[in-house]
Amino acid sequence: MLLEGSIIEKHNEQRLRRHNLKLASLQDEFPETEQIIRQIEAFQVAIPSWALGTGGTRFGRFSGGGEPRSLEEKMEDVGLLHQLNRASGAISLHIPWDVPQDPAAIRKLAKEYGLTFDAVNSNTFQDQPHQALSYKFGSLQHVDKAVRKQAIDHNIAVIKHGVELGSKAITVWLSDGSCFPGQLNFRGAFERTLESLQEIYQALPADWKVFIEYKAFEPNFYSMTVGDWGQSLLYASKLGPKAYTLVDLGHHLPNANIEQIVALLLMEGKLAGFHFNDSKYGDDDLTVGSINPYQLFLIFNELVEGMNARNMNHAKDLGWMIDASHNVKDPLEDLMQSVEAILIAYAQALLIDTAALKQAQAANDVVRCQELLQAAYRTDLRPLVAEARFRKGGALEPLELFRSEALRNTLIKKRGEKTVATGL
Ligand code: PSV
Ligand code: MN
Repeated sequence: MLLEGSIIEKHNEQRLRRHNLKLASLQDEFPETEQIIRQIEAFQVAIPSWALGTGGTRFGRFSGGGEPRSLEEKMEDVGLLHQLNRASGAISLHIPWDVPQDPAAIRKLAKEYGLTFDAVNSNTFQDQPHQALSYKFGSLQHVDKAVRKQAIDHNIAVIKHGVELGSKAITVWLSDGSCFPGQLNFRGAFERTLESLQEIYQALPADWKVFIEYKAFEPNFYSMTVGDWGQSLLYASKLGPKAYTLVDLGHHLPNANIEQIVALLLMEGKLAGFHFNDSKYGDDDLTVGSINPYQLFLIFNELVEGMNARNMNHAKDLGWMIDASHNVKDPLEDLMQSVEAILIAYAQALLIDTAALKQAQAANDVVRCQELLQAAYRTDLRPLVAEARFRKGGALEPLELFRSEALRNTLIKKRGEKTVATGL
């Protein structure tokens, strides 16, 4: 379901005068606005195929209605999102939740919606109905070679699905680890996991990358075999140049300095990209920027500085993905908020007076450093994000338009009140 272009035009017309006033004020104050708008225009954030339905916790799941029932309907949702915000032009598939049965038809559909396929994700953290061996005690780390082989074969199958769709990377997140002291020999688990990853690495096409995602805890609560960025970097370094570390913002212990982790991974040329979300306690998978937008801004500060230092293309050289779960919000509204938060943080990082910051750092002028960062953070750059969207044919206020057109109701009418999307 896409909207008639005239509906977006009418929505924009009604808001254009006020928007232009706010934009003019920023243009007047900051000579770099035009450059920032162009960089925002180029920036796309991939939407996870598993986040278009309602999420749940182990205590329950409260369906919101109109959830996509198939991969095609998930793409329809991302197509709509992208039509509204022009910044969600990619989808990241999780397999086997979303197996493309007819790749040619799926590719054609993606083209119609203006979507590309971002990293594909394997799943060896759940047992599937017809699976021969269980992942209860791990997958790539498993003590039984046959289980490891099953998990390796699955990852290779996921790469094949990705190749058919034009993806260029596979993200491997392992729930492997142990729940109790003594359960696992750490070195043995590491070595078996590395060997398994090496087999997957061998199966990568020449222009592909493998992203190794780490997570501090859950579902294993004593040790995780890829538990932090150090372990992920160790695997990635041992694997070779096509292996990188993926940072999911929710996968750290409380108060971890994620921006510093990001800066060092970038320095090493080993940062794959992100699973964006926000959290207060653990892997809460909340809307990006809803709890700690300042941290997000600080991460983007390091990203912009580090990518510029390495002459990287901001839009293309890292994987930008959302990984969130929506227990109480409409998934599409939540995703709109997340994409917006990412673009705002990016824009604010671009506004930082980096030359002045370098000088202040060299002079140990701590107060000035803070002033410079917060001057950018406290500037309302939403009009620049809206302008980038507007120039690409999107809506000035996507969320408002989604609501005023009652788009969720339309989806409910079409799909039903009680549909359930695949995912967690
Ligand atoms: C694990 O918590 C994770 O962050 C991984 O990226 C999974 O693939 C994803 O969530 C979906 O459950
Ligand atoms: Mn993740």
